[in-house]
Amino acid sequence: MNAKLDALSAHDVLKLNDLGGYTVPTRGLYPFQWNWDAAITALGWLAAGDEARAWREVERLLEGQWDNGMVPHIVFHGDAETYFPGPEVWGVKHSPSTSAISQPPVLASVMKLLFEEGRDRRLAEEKLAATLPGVIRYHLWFYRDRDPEHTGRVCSYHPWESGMDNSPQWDGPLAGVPPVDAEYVRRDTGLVDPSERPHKYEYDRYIYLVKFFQQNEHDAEVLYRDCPYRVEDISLISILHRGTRDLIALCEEDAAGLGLVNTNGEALFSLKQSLARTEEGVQALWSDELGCFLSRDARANVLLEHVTTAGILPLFAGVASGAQAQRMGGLLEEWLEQAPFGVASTHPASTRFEPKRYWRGPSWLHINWMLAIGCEEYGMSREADQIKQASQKCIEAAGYYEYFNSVTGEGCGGRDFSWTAAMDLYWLN
Ligand code: 2M8
Repeated sequence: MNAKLDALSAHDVLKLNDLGGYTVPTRGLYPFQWNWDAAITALGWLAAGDEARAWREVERLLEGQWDNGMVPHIVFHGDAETYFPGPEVWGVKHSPSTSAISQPPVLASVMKLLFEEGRDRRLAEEKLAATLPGVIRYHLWFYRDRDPEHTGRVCSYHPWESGMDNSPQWDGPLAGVPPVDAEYVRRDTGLVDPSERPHKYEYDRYIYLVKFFQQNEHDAEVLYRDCPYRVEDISLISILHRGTRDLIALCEEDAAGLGLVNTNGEALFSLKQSLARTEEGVQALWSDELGCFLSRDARANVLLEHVTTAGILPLFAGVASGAQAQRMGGLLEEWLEQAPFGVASTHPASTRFEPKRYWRGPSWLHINWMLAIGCEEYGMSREADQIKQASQKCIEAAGYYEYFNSVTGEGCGGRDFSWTAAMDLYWLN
C-alpha cells in the first residue's frame, strides 16, 4: 500500500498550512512559524514552482530577527491557544513577538539553493538583496554570543535550540537544571499521543530555562556565565558551519557580482575566521571508540556519549576527515539494517532508543536529507542512496507525518506536516 495515494498531495499540505506568507509546521500542534521548519519548507515551495512564496517564507522569518542579530526559533505572527509555551510565557518585547532562543540555522544553505535553483533571476536577485544582510548578522551573532571564548564550538542554552528536543544527548545536561516552580498546562499531549512526546520531567526543566532567560533579561554575558544548561551541540555546530560556508560562497560568487556585499569587509573576514576555528575545534568532539562525533556538556566538561544522527552531521558540515567519514558511513549502514525506516535519530542499539518517542529514535526526513548530502559529498553514494530509499519508505508507509517510527514506519506526531511534505517535493520525488 502506498499511503501517499490516500493523503493530500504534498503541495496541498503546504497550502493547508500557509497562513499568509508563512507556513505553520502543522495546524493545531504548532500554530506559529518555526525557524528551521521555515527554511526546509521554503524548499518545498520552490519545488512546487512557487519561488516567490519560497522567498516570502524567508522574509517573514526574518521579521522576527532581534537587534543583536538572533533569529528566534519561533515567530509568533498571530494568536493561537493551542500551543504552550506561547508568547506570554516567553515574555519577549519584540514585534512580532518571538521566543528567546534560536534553532539550527539551515536557512543560509537553503537560501543558496533558492538562489541557484530558482528560474526567475530578477526575483532571486531582488530577494537576496533584501535578506542577505540579515542572515549575515544572524551568523555573526551565533559566533559572537555563543562562542565568546573562540573555541570553534558554539553552545546552546536549551534543548529546543537543538531542534532535537528530547534527544538522549540532553539527558545529562538537563539533570543539572531545576524544575520550574509554577503550575502550567501543556497543550501538546492533548493533541497527539503522549507516548510520542517528551515527559513532564523534561518540560519542567524546559520551562525553568524559559523563565531563566526572561529573569536575566536575555543578557548574553550573564547567560554564558550562569545558564545551568550550556551544551556544545554537534548538530547545531555542524549546521551552522555548513550554513556559514554556503553564506560566504553566496556572498563571493553571487552577491558580489550584484554589489550586495563587500567581499573584503570585516563581516566576511570574521565569518572565515569562525570557519577555521570550527574546523579545528570540532575535533575535540570526535569519539574514536564510538566512531562518530558527540555533543559536549560545557558546564560539566564531559562528552555526551550517545550515538545519534547529530553526531553524523559533521558530514553535512564537511568537517570530518576522510577516515572519520568512512567510519561513520560503516556505522550508518549497520544502523539502517536495525531500523529500516529512515535513519533512527538515536542508534537502535542504544539502551535509550525509543522508536516512536520524538527525538529518541524516530526518523526525521530533513535530517535524513542533510545526512544524504553529507554522504554524497564524501563520495559515499551508496549510503546516500540507502538513506534516500529508507526515507521514501516512510512516506509510502504513512504519508506526510511529522516523523516516523524508525522500526515500523508508522507515522507519528502531527499529520499533514510541512517539512515532510517539503522534503518529498524537493528531495524524494
Ligand atoms: C519541535 O519543537 C517544539 C519546540 O520548539 C515543541 O515540541 O514544542 C521540534 O521537533 C523542533 O525541531 C521543531 O522545529 C518544532 C516544530 O516542528 O517542533
